Amino acid sequence: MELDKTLFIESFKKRLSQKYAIDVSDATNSELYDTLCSLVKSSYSVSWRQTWKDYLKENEKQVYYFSIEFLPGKLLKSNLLNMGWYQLVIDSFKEIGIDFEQVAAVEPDMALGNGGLGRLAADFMDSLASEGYPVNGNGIRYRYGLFKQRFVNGYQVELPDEWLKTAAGNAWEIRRASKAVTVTMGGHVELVQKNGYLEPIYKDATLIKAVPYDVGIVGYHNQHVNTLRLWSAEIPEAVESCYPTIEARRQIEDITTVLYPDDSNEAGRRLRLKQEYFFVSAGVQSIIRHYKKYHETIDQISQRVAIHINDTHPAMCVAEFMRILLDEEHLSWEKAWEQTVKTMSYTNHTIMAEALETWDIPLLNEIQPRILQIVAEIDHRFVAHLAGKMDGQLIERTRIISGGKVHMAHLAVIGSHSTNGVAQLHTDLLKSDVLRDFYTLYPERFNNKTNGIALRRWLQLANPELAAIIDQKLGRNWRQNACQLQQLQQYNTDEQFLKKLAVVKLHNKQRLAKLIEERTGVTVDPTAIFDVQIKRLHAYKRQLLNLLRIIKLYLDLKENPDLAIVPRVFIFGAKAAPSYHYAKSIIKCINETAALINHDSTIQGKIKVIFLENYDVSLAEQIIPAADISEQISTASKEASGTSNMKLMLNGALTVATLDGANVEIKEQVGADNIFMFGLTKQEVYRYYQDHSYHSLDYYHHNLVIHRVLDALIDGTIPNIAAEGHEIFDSLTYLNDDYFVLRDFEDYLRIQDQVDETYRDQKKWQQMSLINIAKACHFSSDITVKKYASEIWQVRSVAQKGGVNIGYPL
Ligand code: C3B
Repeated sequence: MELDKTLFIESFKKRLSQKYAIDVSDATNSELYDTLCSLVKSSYSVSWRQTWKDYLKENEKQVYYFSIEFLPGKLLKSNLLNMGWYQLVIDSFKEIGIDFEQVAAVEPDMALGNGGLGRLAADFMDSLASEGYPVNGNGIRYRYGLFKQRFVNGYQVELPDEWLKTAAGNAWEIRRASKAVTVTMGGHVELVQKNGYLEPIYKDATLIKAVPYDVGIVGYHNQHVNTLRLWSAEIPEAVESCYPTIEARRQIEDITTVLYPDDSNEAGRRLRLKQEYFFVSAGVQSIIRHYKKYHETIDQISQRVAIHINDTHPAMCVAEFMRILLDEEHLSWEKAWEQTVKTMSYTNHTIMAEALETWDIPLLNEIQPRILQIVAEIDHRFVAHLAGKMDGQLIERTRIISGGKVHMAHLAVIGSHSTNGVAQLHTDLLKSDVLRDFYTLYPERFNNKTNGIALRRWLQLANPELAAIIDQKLGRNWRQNACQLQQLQQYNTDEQFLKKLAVVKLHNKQRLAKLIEERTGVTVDPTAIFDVQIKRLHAYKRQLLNLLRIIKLYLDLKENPDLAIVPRVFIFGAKAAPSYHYAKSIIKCINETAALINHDSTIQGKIKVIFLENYDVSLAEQIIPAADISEQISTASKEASGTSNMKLMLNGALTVATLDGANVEIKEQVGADNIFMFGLTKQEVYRYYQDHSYHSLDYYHHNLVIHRVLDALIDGTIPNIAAEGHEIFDSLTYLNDDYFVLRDFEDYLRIQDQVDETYRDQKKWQQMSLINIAKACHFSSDITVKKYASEIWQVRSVAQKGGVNIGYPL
């Protein structure tokens, strides 16, 4: 039934009264939020069930996207938008005196991820449902999401994210106790002959009950709802007596208690490995159980099931799948292996050596001895197969077990039919460097899938004013089909439209200025350039390069307060891993520099530095539409792709970038004239690695500007950074500046001067901005997931985009 305002208001009031026995005027925002979610959920549940039934009826091949992180943020608005209810709810609430924004603000961010990796998984889930693909997410329901960041005396302090304990809790999940499975860990395993098969006998193992919580992922206007299944670890009732002590129980529940807050630096900890095996085993078991319900034999499972390994964390899928096919389904090794490789595919998200997971053999043996046996057998057969055919050293470099370690990326590549990087430059690096030997062995397995972003969240929801003026020019079809945004280019000389763009940007900046004032007490001028760097704090992402330029500008302004620069507000958002000392020192230095600059009246407010606390998805949605400049300044070769670069260009920010990750493709799209490129290329960086000719200390000694700026870190110019200033100074000089900050500094200054100059020509700026918006559609995750579906998973779309809203069940 088509929903209208009267019907909605009536049902809303009724549901509120049923749930809480109150009227609208007496309800708190939490109660209103809960009631709205309950209505929304009961409406999409009809489509959810239907989607599932259709899959079964058609015997659709199913994809399972395994990811240890999903970072959806808030879901209320995106569900409303995708259902076609968004405006109606806002209007209805207005009519009965409810402030929709305040109600929506009650929802806690679902922060089950650290950064780019988890956010990409969330954007993919949105696009997969919107494109009607039969794809299920599989992850962990962490009781505590990514920590909340506070600044105390300029230092990062981490507080727990108790998202499930908030008044709103997680309104979107459905606990499915009936679908629980048992995960076996620890103990010992013996193989005994039984009925002609080798049967594993487990001794002293720990049994864990894995309970799935399902979250509906609503497609855009297509009545298609997919499932994100998140697993929670519990004590199994049947053997409760086996875990009598609090400690034994705690160890089980700990498995899904907390998200590891390191986004790339694996600490190799026992609990992390337990998390990985837990969600892999629970997911794979439930996939096979489901498959068997509808199929008599399992030896062609790869025709109906695809499993995607998102980064190496779920790489044990390969071994777990083998374990079940061998131990439970009694397939021969050859048959099981053939099906496993056909079923699995893998995405690599980083070339940073410290993030390529390896585990000590004894540790894997302790967590799951049968999995180690299977991995060892895969390794053994891999070596035997290549022996005599390939160079012995290549075999040694590519085998899964070597040097006392299990190499998870090797397991993922060897055990799957597809390995992809996340931007062209990154994929090229995988082929030529990081996974070069594997590329020699299996060239046909390698492919590129450049990342993408969900335009629904990052434009329609985050920037409704921009979306509205686009509607005025293009109509509303671009909301279904991102490619149409390209047509905006034809308005490049339409002065009125360019002015409208400027007005929208100003409004967004005014809104962000208000938020900045509320949260930091600092007043910023919305007509200044808003220069934004938002991403995890990492040495390779080079927030430090940005900071050094800010210090340089400040020193220049102190020397010459009349310096004619366009006023700028430097905006940072970044969390550092709690154990990442250097990154935390950079945070402290930025905060102290900000305090110094923001309170120095002699520079007449020409520059301000704002480091917003607790950067998360919701804050990103407020910063991105207000950005003029997008800082994408990683050392060339280090950022696999980046995705904030795409979100910012989509919202009309101009990019200052190195030739790294997807920046290269952004440049190809917008043309060199519509982006500010600088810095070393990947080739130049690699040349320095080879010939060791980079001596950063020389830059300090011979470049007066660099000398002066670096001294400011250690001579008291910036107060309260005695230790951190020295630490950073040393890293850039005596420790030879791993990420070429000093090498790229001058070029960075040059390009920033060009930014200043360009900004003075507002018409030109708006034209450049327009091209960026128009070309951002190439980075729609709708397009990216279509390529995954057809080129990697071989699944078809089952729901056409058709502008069908989710109706209201009577
Ligand atoms: C990130 C990379 O650092 C980004 O360049 C990339 O855009 C995203 O993944 C998505 O592909 N990444 C991450 O957030 N965490 C990791 N462990 C590895 C990569």
